Amino acid sequence: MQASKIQSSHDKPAAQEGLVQRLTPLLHGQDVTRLAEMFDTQGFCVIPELLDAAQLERQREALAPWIDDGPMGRNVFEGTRTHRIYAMLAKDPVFAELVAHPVSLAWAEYYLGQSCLLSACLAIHLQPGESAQPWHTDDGHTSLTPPHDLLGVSTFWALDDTTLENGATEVLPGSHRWSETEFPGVLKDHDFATEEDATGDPGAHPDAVKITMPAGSLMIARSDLWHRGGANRSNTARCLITPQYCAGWLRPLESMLLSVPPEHAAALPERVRELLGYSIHPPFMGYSDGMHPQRVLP
Ligand SMILES: O=C(O)CCC(=O)C(=O)O
Repeated sequence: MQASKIQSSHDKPAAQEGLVQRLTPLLHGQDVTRLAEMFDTQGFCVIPELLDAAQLERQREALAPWIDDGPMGRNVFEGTRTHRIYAMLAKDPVFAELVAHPVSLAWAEYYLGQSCLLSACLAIHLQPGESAQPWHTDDGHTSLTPPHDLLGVSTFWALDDTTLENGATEVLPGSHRWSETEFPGVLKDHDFATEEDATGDPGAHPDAVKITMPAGSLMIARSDLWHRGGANRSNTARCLITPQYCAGWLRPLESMLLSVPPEHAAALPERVRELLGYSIHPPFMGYSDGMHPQRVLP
C-alpha cells in the first residue's frame, strides 16, 4: 500500500501545548505529546484504563436492557451477530459521561474545533460467532478523495476487555494517508444489502493491528483511518461504545436533533446539547428560524 504525502491538517505546536496542559493532569503521567504524535502519524492512539470500575458499571447497567431486547444487525456491515444500539442519549443520559468525557472531548475539540458535533454514538456488542466487518473509514460517506484533511475523530470505549479472540477492533496503521480505496475486504454498497458473510476472511491484511485493551480503555482514531470490527471467535460477547465527532460544518451521520427528543436534550449538560447540534458553527451555521438553536429547546 503506497503512503501518499499529506499535509498535516494541524500544524499548531502552540495549540498542542494547550492540549498537553489540559490532558496531562487527567492521564496520570502519560505523555500526551507522544499520544498526539501517534494519532497524527498512525491515525490512532490508545489510552488504557481511563474509566474506573464505577463508571464502567454505570455504562454496562444502562446498556443491558437495550442489548437484551435489541435486534441484531441487518446486514454484513452492521453484523448479523451484533447488537448495535443507536440514539444512545435518548435511551439514557448516563451515556453523556462518555460523549463529554474530558479526555476524549478535549481531543475532539483540539482537532476539530469548539464547534465540533457528535456525529454518531452507538454501542457495538459483538456476539460469539460474529465475522470480521468490512474495512471502512468513518468519513467514507463524504465525497472527498483521500487523503484529505481531518473531518472527524472517532472514540472507542471498551466496556469489556478486547482480545485477539473476541473481536478487538482492527486498524491499518497510517492508512489515513492512503489514496487507495480498493483493497480486499473493503466495504461495498452490497454489504449494506446482504446478510451473507463471505467465506473465510477475504479482508485479512498483513498490516492489520488488533487493538486489544482492558475494559475502561479508550482508542481514539482519525475518522479517515481504515478499520473494522474483528471476528469474535471467543465464547463471550465484546462490547464497546463509540462516540464519533465531526467538524461543525459537516453533516453528522446520525440526525441527533431527531434521535434525541428536545425534552431529553434539555435535561442534558449544556456542552452535550451543543454537541447534539444546539450550537452554532461561526458565524451562523445551525441557526433555527434565525435564532440560536438553544432557544427552541423547552
Ligand atoms: O466494532 C468495532 O470494533 C468497530 C466497528 C466499527 O468501526 C463500525 O461499525 O463503524
